Amino acid sequence: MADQNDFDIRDLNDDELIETLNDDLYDGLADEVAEGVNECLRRGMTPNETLTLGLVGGMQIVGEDFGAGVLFVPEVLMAAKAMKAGMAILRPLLAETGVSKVGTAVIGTVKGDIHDIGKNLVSMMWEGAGIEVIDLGINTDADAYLKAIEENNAQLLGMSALLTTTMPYMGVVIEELKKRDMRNRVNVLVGGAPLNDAFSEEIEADAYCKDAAVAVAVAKKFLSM
Ligand code: B1M
Repeated sequence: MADQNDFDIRDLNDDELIETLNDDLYDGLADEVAEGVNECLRRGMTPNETLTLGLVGGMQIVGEDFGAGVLFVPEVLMAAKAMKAGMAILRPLLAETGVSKVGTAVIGTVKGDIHDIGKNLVSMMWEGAGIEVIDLGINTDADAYLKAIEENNAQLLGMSALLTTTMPYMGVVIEELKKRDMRNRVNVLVGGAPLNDAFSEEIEADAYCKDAAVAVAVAKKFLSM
């Protein structure tokens, strides 16, 4: 009789592999997620496909169930940890494309907010596009953003917010840039699940980026101006 030990992800077809990766991420199984990511790459899936279908797809389901009260913070933390285990494998592949440096960006998740997965993805993709990224991490206040822009002579500022209660802080940072006569030095790009174009316009950011791919395209556009 077959037991669970007989399960081998190499026996799965591609759709089943992605589904298993989504499930393992949902269940917060970091080792299994790493194994699934490696298997996707072994089969010739691109790092981007693996990221989008296997990891971001899984996290989307986590988000829906978190919002619906099916999952709670501890389970979501486990899922985030598993996501990071997968991203750690993909990071060098996405970031090392050999392109020459095209500019410098400062990025961080805004004050009061500790969500960093989306921001980390944008950092990875920007690095892959040849942008030097100064990543300030989470819970970043206006002083820290402005100091990093000055010290690194950055042309881009990226801000991430995942909470409706923290997104207004992006406007505070932009006001601070204006007050210190620094607004014309940087293009401000904002992103995060609760944002949209209207909010970006309202706070006078230069662009709203709905995902990491858009963040790369928009950053390249501004850097080539
Ligand atoms: Co939180 N959480 N969470 N959470 N969490 C959300 C955001 C929520 C929508 C869940 C829900 O209710 N469905 C909800 C917010 C509701 C709201 O504000 N209206 C929520 C809540 C309520 C909370 C807490 C308040 C829960 C609590 O404590 N009761 C708490 C807040 C803590 C705090 O920040 N002060 C909290 C905590 C957490 C965890 C710590 C458990 C964990 C974060 C772990 C971590 O990041 N290290 C967590 C997670 C994982 C989520 C969900 C499930 C997933 C977020 C994520 O990583 N998505 C999220 C549900 C959701 O978003 N649907 C949720 C995957 C990621 C790839 O997507 O971050 O959107 P995303 O990034 C995308 C784009 O948005 C864009 O590109 C990225 C890649 O394509 N983008 C940018 C993002 N930033 C960008 C910056 C740019 C450009 C593009 O700059 C140029």
